[in-house]
Amino acid sequence: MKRILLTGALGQIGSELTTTLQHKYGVDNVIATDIRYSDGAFGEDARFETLDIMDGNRLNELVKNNNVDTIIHLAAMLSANAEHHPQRAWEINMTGLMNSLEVAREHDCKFFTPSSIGAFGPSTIKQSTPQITVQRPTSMYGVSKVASELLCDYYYTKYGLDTRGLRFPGLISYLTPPGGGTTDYAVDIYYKAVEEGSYTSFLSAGTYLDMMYMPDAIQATVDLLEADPSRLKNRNAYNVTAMSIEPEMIAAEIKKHIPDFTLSYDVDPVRQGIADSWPDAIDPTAAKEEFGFSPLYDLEKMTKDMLEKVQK
Ligand code: NAD
Ligand code: AKB
Repeated sequence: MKRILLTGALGQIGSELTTTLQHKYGVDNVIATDIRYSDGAFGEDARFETLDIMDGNRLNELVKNNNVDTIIHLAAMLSANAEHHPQRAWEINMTGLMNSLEVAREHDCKFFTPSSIGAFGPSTIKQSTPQITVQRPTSMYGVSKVASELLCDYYYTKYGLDTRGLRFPGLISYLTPPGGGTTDYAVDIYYKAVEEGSYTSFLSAGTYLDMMYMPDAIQATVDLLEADPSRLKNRNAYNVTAMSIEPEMIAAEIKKHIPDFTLSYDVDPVRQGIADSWPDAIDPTAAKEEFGFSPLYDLEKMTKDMLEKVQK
C-alpha cells in the first residue's frame, strides 16, 4: 500500500486515522479529502483536497492523478442525524459509497469503509451477537449500513475488488467531536464531567451498547488494511468491540477521578429508540481469528486517559 485517499477525513475517525497513516506511510502518500475545508488540520505539508463524495467524477480525477491505490471511505451521515433526515442520509450514505466503489473498481484500489453496530436491529440476538446473523435494522442509518455491507460483498465477489470493513461500535475520542450519532453521550459525558462536574444523559440508565476507544479503532483499521487477504473470510465488515457499557458504569468510573460528579437523565426518544434496537454486546471472534484484532483499552484505562486528555 503506497497511496491512500480518505473521504470524510475531517470527521471523528478521519482526523485521527489520517495522522496515523501519514506517520506510517509518509505525508506525501496520504490524500485527505472532505466536503469541508481543512484549515491546516493535518499539518503544513499535508495533502488535502475538498471533495463532495456525491461528485464521482472529481473523486475519479483525484484517484487517477495521484496514483491512489487504496481508498478509505468515511464520509457518511450518522444514526441520529440520519433519523432526522432519512432521504438525505440514504443519498449521502449510498451514492457516496457507490461512487467510491466504482472509482475503486476502475483503478483496482484496495477499499475500506466502516459499517456499524447499527447494521443490526431489534430481531438480532442482543448478547454475543455473532458475525453472521439476522440484520433487519429499523433506523435509516442501519438500513444504509446493511446495504453498504452487501454492496462491499457484491463488489468483492463480482469484480474481485479487495473490500474490507469493520462494524464499529460507539467510538470514544478526545480530538474531534462525534458527528451526530446515538453513542455520542459516551464522549460528551467526559467533557461535561471535566467542565461542569455533571452530565445529563440522553440515553437511559441500563442502556448497554458496545464501545471502543479511538486508538483501538485506528489500530484495528490499520491491521485489517494490512491483513493477508487469503485469511479474510468476511468482505462485508467484521464485528469489533472493546466493552459493553451503560451510562451508570461510565459515571462510576468517572467518580473515581472526580468524586463529586453527578449523572442525571433527560431521555431523547429518537436516540433511545435507536439504541434499544441495537445489540448489547457483539462477538468479535472472527476479527480476532482472521486479522488479530486485540483492543488494549477497557473502561477503566479509557476513562483515565480520556479525563487526562480532556483536562489538557
Ligand atoms: P463524522 O460525522 O465525524 O465525519 C464524517 C465526515 O464526512 C465529516 O467530516 C463531514 O464533513 C464529511 N462529509 C459529510 N458529507 C460529505 C460529503 N457529501 N462529501 C464528503 N464528505 C462529507 O463520522 P465518523 O464518526 O468519522 O464516521 C466515519 C464512518 O465511520 C461513517 O461511515 C460512520 O458511519 C462510521 N462509524 C462511525 C462510528 C463512530 O462512533 N464514530 C461508529 C460506527 C461506524
Ligand atoms: C452512531 O451512534 O451513529 C455511531 C455508530 C455506532 O455507528 N457512533
